[in-house]
Amino acid sequence: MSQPVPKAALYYSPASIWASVPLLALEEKGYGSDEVDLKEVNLATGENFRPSYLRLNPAGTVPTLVVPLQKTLSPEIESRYKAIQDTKAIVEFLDKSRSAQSRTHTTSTAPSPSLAPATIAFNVVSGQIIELLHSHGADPNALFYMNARTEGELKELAKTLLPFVSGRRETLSKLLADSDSGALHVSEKTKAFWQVKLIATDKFVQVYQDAEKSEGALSDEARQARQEYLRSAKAAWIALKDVLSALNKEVIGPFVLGDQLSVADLHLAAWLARIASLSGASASDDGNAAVAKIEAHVGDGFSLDREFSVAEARRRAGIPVTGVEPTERQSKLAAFWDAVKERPSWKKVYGEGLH
Ligand SMILES: N[C@@H](CCC(=O)N[C@@H](CS)C(=O)NCC(=O)O)C(=O)O
Repeated sequence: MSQPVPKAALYYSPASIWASVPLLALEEKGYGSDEVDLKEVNLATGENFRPSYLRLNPAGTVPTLVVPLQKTLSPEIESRYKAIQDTKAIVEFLDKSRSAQSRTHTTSTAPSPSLAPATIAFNVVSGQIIELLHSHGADPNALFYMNARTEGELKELAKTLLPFVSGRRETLSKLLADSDSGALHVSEKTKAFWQVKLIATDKFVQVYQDAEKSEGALSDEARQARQEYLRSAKAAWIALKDVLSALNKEVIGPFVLGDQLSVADLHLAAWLARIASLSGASASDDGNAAVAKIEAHVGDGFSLDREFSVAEARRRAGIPVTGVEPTERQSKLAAFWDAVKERPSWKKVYGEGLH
């Protein structure tokens, strides 16, 4: 009897932006549901900080892809595993691991297009876009915590984010207390990691907790913390202008590399979905509506160049062109949104709402 084939496991969280990139990749590559086990990690309860998860990914982030390494030379098949701990590497691995020739160990017969850029020049463009999306100034998770620039907005945001950060703080405090009491044995490095995370989480807990209070009712320390939060939030949204403008310029359109979907599109799709979601857009918005909401949310009259031909964008994306004036123009990011929104991968990951 043949041994069961060891499976890869993708650790993800449904609300995570970066974990959405490999989820999109699984669909685009036509992986069968029997090929990769999906394992949910609850970020709201700080499951990603637990020692069992840190053994897979010491940074405590999702996604992580755990892949079997098989030693087939030994008489007993022995499986070892390796963990791939970063979105870009995971997506490249998933792209290489299923090709048009893969017809074994899967129930899927879906075509498996290559998502690797087809030329050296495209590889450079793709690499630059991915790097920009993962850069500090574009950090979609920082913007998630910082999506309030006035006291009123902070009050609203705190309602949803306070339970999230409080749950994480509770877990971090418990892990640290257990390691101090000796109930849990971990390295000094792990303890230091938890301490850093606790300090960062605590900052948000304090500011969100005080969000209901008027400025006059705050202690000096709390007032300073609120002012510092609002200052940082404003700076983060201002910094986003350059990122959005650079993307709108560098993307060839409607996909990052023109008419062929590639790995960079998956990073951009997840990133833009998060920025749109923070800006109050919804999954049913078309590209122009979603981009208009992002521009309005960024504020200060910010607007993206609208020089890309709508008809051209649709032709390249394989979307019907009927009813479009030849002179009609839109931003490349709007054209990108319309092109990815049509895809089954997008519908699977974002059909129930942006995140
Ligand atoms: N550079 C990493 C970043 C991944 C990342 O930041 N993931 C977020 C979720 S989208 C996370 O797990 N954050 C840890 C936390 O929430 O504690 C990658 O690209 O995989």
